[in-house]
Amino acid sequence: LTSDRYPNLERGPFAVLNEQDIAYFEQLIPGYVITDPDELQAYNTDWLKTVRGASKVLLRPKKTEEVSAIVKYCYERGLAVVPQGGNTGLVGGSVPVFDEVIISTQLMNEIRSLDPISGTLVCQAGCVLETLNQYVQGHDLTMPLDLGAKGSCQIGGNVSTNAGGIRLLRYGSLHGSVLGLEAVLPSGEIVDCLTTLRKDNTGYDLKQLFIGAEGTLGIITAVSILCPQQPRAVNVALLGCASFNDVVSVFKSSKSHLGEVLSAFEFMDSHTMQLMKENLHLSCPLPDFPFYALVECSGSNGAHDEEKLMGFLEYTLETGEALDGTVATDMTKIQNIWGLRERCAEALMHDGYNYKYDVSLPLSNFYQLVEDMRERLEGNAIRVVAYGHLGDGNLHLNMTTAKYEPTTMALIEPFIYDWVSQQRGSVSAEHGLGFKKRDFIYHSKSPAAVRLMATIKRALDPKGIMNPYKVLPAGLE
Ligand code: FAD
Ligand code: S2G
Ligand code: ZN
Repeated sequence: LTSDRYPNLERGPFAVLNEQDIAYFEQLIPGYVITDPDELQAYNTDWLKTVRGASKVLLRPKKTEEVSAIVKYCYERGLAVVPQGGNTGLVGGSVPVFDEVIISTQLMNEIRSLDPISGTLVCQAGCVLETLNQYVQGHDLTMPLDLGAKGSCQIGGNVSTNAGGIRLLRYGSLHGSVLGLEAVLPSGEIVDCLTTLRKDNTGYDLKQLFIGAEGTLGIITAVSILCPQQPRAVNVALLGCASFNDVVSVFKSSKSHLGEVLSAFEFMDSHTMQLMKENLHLSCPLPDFPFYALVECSGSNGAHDEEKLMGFLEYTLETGEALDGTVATDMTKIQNIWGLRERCAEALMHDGYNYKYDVSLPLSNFYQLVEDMRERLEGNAIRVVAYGHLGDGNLHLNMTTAKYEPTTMALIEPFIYDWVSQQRGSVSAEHGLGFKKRDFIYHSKSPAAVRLMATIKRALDPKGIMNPYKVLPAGLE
């Protein structure tokens, strides 16, 4: 069975949903089984509106035991499933490819506990990131990650994609801040690794398998995560630079001048700033420059940090690595500057079709890729914009056309992945491989590494029912 959407992709040997299955789910979670095609549309389509599945059923369990019973039934029936959180994923991982059963964690949004001393939060996977952040801020704590999708993405999806975001520079990866998790294996078995201990060296650290597995090894149902102290003071500077090398110099200076209070370092090029003005009518507090650096400090003493930030800004103006700059200390100005960076994805969607690349590259020729792509796509794209988490060596390179253009796509792939691979970069820095990028895994991982991943996948999911067609190349998943 192939679908007209993916003519060269075979549907796996999975069962086809029938009335008895629906009846079973109905008695298990009455009222939370959705089969209406119109209602299913949003759950079948990804945020970018680039991939669409044909699932006939959406299940919305509330408890781990319900997820376990559902998955056990699907395992025995041979029905493929796709775990779905906030459906803000950008690589087609969160929606069905064919008719997989969608299991949504949307209603699994209970906070179980918060230890205000250690900062350890235990909550269900379906808690929305922004809601969690508001909750822990009420206890003088903050979530160790923040991203533009915070209003919809869920902590289970964040863990499952090992989401990076704008705070990774300060608080590190979820592989460090997640202390434990509870998951339902493809067999339906519940694995309770929900420890709240910071240190526990007893056997393999199993939670790490699920962090970044993109729903291919099991369904995360609860997470325990370490929340840092809420910084007392946040200051943001926006600097204008003449060249990308100057942005890199500013980054280096920020580390030496701001040290322990540096909490974020993002960059945008002039094409990105133009996009934000054109598509969202946002205003920039600086005149036009070829590049912009967004520098955030978070500390315990506002006056001290502001003084440091002013000193840093003066230094960069003296050396000429920055041509202009502004420091924001009040919340409105800070939010305006952050909005210019956090709403890039939203702005791009107004152009039509978005070709989205999220790569890690050495800073030495980080921006060369952007220039090469701009030259290569001349006349075949509305725009080519570059921004990203420079502090993490993470470039977000995006091109747009009014509607999907195969000629534009053919100019981009596989050229862009070959380019990144030659620089020993990563073809997916933080968004994952999902469905759209799984065939490029060998551009960043050795055949031996991919074979080991396939061994682990088969050990946990011998029937391959858990999020098939994702992460691993066809035939290995
Ligand atoms: P979904 O999109 O629902 O799912 C993502 C993947 O995880 C899928 O493979 C799905 O099957 C799996 N999954 C979801 N829930 C579970 C679960 N409970 N158990 C097992 N598997 C599960 N990403 C970044 O890393 N950094 C950013 O800065 C960033 N900014 C973004 C800005 C915008 C505007 C948007 C739209 C997206 C952004 N993203 C970013 C991408 C996306 O928000 C993240 O990947 C996020 O972690 C996905 O969470 P979600 O709950 O929406 O997951
Ligand atoms: C970001 C999200 C979307 C994009 O803005 O940091 O991770 O446009 C991205 O790549
Ligand atoms: Zn990002």
